[in-house]
Formats: sequence, structure tokens, C-alpha cells
Amino acid sequence: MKKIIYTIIILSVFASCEIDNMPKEVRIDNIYLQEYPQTYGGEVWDVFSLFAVDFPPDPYIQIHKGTQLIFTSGTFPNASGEIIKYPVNHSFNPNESYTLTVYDEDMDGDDTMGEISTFYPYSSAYGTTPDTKIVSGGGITVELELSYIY
Ligand SMILES: [Ca+2]
Ligand SMILES: [Ca+2]
Repeated sequence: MKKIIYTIIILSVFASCEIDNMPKEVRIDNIYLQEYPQTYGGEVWDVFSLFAVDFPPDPYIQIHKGTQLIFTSGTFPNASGEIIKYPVNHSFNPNESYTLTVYDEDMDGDDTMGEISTFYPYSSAYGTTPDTKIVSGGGITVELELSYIY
């Protein structure tokens, strides 16, 4: 009996530690856009450009919470499949879901290149060590560089 009680105490201490280890905020330091569509339904993204060098897309990232815009990145001109680093340095609620969208910047209305419609900056499955995490969906793959704030 004594051993059982002892085990229960150990388990409850462990369980409370798990809850305490949940970060209050998750900061995305950088997003690396790893995969994004190279064509728009088989056509080049900027089909009306005068010069072929401008045909590739000009991706930038937005993060929304519902309809509220939380973050907009800078634009990377004429991306040809390379991994693109976007500094973010923004904190997010680890319990909330967001929408991460990649747009092609255009002169006349930007096109959506891909979207992760239910985007969680944090998952308990990530563990307690901040690290880089890869998230995919909606035609794009991003790698997140994270910091946890307790
Ligand atoms: Ca372009
Ligand atoms: Ca464009």
C-alpha cells in the first residue's frame, strides 16, 4: 500500500510538471519557406511580365488569427525554388490556431500560392526543447525556428 501511494505521488508531481512546462508564448524567430508551387496551374506566376527574369513568383507570408492580420513578411522577388528565410520575431499563443498563407506579390492583386489553414505554432508533441519544426499543408512546406517563453 505504501508503495502504491508513493507511486501516485510521483505520478501527480510528474503530471503537474508537464502542465508547468507548457510555454506561455511561442515565438517564431524565423520561417524558412521550403516548398511552394513553381507554376500557377502550369503557367508562370507573372505571365504578364515584360522580361522572363520576372516570371517567377515573389512570395511573402501572412499569418492571420481568424480575420485579424497578425504578421506580414517582406517579399522575396523572383523565387525559383530556393529555400527562403523570413525573419518573424513574433510571439504566438501556444493554445491558438492561426492561418499561414503564402502570396505572390503582384502589381494588380496578389495571388495565393498556398495556405496552411489550421496552423499551430506550438504542439505538445514538439517537446520542451525549442527547435526547428517542419509544417506542411495546402501546397507549401515551412520550417519554423522557435523560442519558448515560460
Ligand atoms: Ca516575379
Ligand atoms: Ca508576382
